[in-house]
Amino acid sequence: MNQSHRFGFITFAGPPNAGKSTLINLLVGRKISITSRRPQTTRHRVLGIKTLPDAQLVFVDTPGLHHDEKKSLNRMINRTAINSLIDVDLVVFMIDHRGWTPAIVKSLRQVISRGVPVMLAINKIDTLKNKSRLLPLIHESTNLHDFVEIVPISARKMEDTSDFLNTLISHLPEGPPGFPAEQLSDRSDRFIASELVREQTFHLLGEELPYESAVEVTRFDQSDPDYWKIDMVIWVDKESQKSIVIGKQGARLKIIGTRARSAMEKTFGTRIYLNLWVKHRKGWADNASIVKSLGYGEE
Ligand SMILES: Nc1nc2c(ncn2[C@@H]2O[C@H](COP(=O)(O)OP(=O)(O)OP(=O)(O)O)[C@@H](O)[C@H]2O)c(=O)[nH]1
Ligand SMILES: [Mg+2]
Repeated sequence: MNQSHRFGFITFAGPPNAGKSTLINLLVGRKISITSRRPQTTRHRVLGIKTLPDAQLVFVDTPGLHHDEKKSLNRMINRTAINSLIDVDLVVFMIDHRGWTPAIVKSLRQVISRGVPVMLAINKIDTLKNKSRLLPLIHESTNLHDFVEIVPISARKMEDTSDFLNTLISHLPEGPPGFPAEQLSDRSDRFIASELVREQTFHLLGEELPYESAVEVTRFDQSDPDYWKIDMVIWVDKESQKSIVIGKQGARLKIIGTRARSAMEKTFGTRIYLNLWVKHRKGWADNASIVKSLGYGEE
């Protein structure tokens, strides 16, 4: 093993919608975590793994930290984010170009209290018309914390990731790789497939779909490696939400299915047969045991 090989865990934390999952997908080079305009798109802790000749970086994607803990689901999601700050080598705290709010500073304090080195990434600078606004923001940030680095970026426009990766690597300890070189995530294809359906429900339904929806895989048949057969149920909280997801004569569900299938074929490099159902189960987001049974709060 090369003496100077580095290995470490890097947690991406920060407010919802900052672009954490977008950047991790870009760095890994494959979609492992879904993204959308809605805050709190990420609900689970997901690992993305990048293997280079001299380093292996393990990215921990976390749900955006927020302060509405009324529901079991929200509490679980926050706990997932906080637990992901334990035993990591570096935290990338990501905000966007709009800067700090009291709630974001509060989340930062929570992160700092874990005692891990924190790098600040200021994302979405492509939307900044006047780049001179960055300087005061950087200055304000240095007053908040002694960040190991402050890096303005655009996860959407970044074409070459090597500078960013090298900056991260410089903060990792020496050590051999912890995962096989071909492994890109700790999550199963089954999980990623269900997330790709959830992503399309977010994109197509926007604010119409309450957070209280979830996707359950009921069949994941890979017996033909070139043609996987997948059945899933989209769970909603209220009977009335069923027709929103299904749409007129099933039109919306059909688009969700077509787009999710195409995303799966791209991600997995195989043909997919996908069947979707919509069912309702009342009050699941308030019910801790149902939230658990759908896979939330798992490490
Ligand atoms: N203009 C612009 N948009 C971006 C950039 N990075 C991410 N976005 C968009 O911002 C939105 C949120 O991105 P996500 O990656 O889902 O954000 P997140 O931080 O993972 O959000 P949560 O999972 O909800 O905490 C998506 O619509 C992205 O396409 C960027 O550099 N520029
Ligand atoms: Mg995310």
